Amino acid sequence: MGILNVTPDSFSDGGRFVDVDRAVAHGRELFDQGADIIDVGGESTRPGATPVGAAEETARVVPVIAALAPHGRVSVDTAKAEVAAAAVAAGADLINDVSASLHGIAADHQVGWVAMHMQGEPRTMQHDPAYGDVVAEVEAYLRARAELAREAGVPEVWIDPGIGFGKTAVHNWKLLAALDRLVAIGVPVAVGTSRKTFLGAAMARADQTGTAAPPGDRLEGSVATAVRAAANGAALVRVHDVAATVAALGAAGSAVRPSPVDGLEQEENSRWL
Ligand code: PMM
Repeated sequence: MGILNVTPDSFSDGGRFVDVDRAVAHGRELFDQGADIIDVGGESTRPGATPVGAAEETARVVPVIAALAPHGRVSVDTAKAEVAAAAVAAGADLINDVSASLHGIAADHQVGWVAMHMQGEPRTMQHDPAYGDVVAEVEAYLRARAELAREAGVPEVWIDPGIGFGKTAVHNWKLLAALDRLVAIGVPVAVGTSRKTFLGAAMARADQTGTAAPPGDRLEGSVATAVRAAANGAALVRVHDVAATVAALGAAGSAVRPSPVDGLEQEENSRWL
């Protein structure tokens, strides 16, 4: 899943694709690089971001979705029912929902739904995230949301641990290490680590500079964690750097992408990881 934020203030690519033509061109480029889905978002969810009204958010995403939908699968990254409905009317067939509350809309329109875990709400979620057992709590929450969606009749359900959404770096690493627990729920798992803050700190430790890398310089950490997530069973990785991620997944022989090594069985490939 390639990320296309049509926002002036997203943490890593804010302001780059506010113009519709530029956003569409970038989305098409991500399809060409191998993205199966382009995720179009019109409101930044970064900690402390200013909320956007539904009309403004709809105006940002709808023209971009309408222009991209004929070229491939498009999802809408929104937590607002009104925006989700307008996006589906424009051609999106997947609702990527960081609030995990729009299963009714997905059922009404018979489109897919990604239920993401978040503790708190974007403005304050990073103030002091706390859990007894982060893996058990996220697992129980996502299991319940998936069940709710199934009962509501959503035709395609995904679950996502919500890396960085009301979580410390330790919470994020614990969730990545225990992804198999989410996979065991039996619903495909999506993971988004791309360019997130915890990678800046980890990369600073790794290269011993002590200086956290800014979002645009977190490529290696983003790609490494995408490959790790796929190796641990994630069926979808949400990324900014599609070309690099596709190449890395292919090189690693991931189950997400066919291995470049001809003749090897999928089972054999997964041992590379
Ligand atoms: N992360 C962001 C936004 N939307 N959706 C899902 N399903 N999972 C995520 O981890 C996720 C998301 C924040 O990143 P961005 O500002 O770069 O889009």
